[in-house]
Amino acid sequence: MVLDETIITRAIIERFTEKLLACVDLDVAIVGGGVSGLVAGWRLGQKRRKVAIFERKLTIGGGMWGGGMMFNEIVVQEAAKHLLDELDITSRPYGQGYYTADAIEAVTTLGSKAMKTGARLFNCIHVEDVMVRENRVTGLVIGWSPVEIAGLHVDPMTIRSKYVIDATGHDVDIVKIFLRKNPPAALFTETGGIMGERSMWADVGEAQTVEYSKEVYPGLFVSGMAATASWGTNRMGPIFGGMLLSGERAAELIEARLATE
Ligand code: 48F
Repeated sequence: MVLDETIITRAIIERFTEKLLACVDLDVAIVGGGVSGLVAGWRLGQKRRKVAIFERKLTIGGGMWGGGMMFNEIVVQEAAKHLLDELDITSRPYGQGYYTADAIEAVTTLGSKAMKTGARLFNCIHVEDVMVRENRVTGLVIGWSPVEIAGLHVDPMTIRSKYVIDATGHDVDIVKIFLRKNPPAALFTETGGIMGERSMWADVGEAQTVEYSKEVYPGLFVSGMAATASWGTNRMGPIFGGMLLSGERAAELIEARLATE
């Protein structure tokens, strides 16, 4: 067989277009292929929902690759150990109620498991805006990250979605954009705005991040550090149980809504 470069080119263009076209109208659009976004995608994929994750970097995994201070081990507490087991991520007990896992194995396995459910993942795509109709977030405005990095003036395109999850981490990018572009819209938070992440307190931060992984505005959910930042709870540092559980919680809340539609 003689390899034909134009067939290779056609294959890539056709298959990618097919994949993207299948995601123009979604049940759930997740912004950020970090820890909580991947877990949410995995859970919603398991429910056979039409879900896609948009990640602006070339790589998924967000803040998990580097464990704590680039020591590539993560710590997970007892409450989230079942997720490591279900994902088939190898873990070892450390002291009473703590487990460690290799950060690289955790990211790669989570990414693979999420995709195997049918959740689609698009890297190099920067979400730069949301669609809003009748006081509800109804989708995303997306562009290529290199276009943004190069500062090129190229118009973006849109993805419609019944629900959006802001899983953009510390930046809480999507909620920020939403507030900036839609005054006088207010979030469900105490102040109506982004309350801001507070200093490190692992015990409180872990519990509250999971609790606050919920809807901040009709159609718009937050998970992970975006939940911490939106609702003004403490950061937790390099313990990842809360991140895993927060993605799961956002997915469960959305699944409950979708199931009643
Ligand atoms: O940072 P990240 O992993 O978010 P997370 O799920 O997890 C936080 C932990 O990794 C860690 C921690 C645990 O103790 O504190 O930091 O809250 O992943 C966020 C992802 O979102 C992408 C970003 O590149 C990263 O991979 N992202 C951010 N803004 C955008 C975006 C955007 N506008 N469009 C697309 N992707």
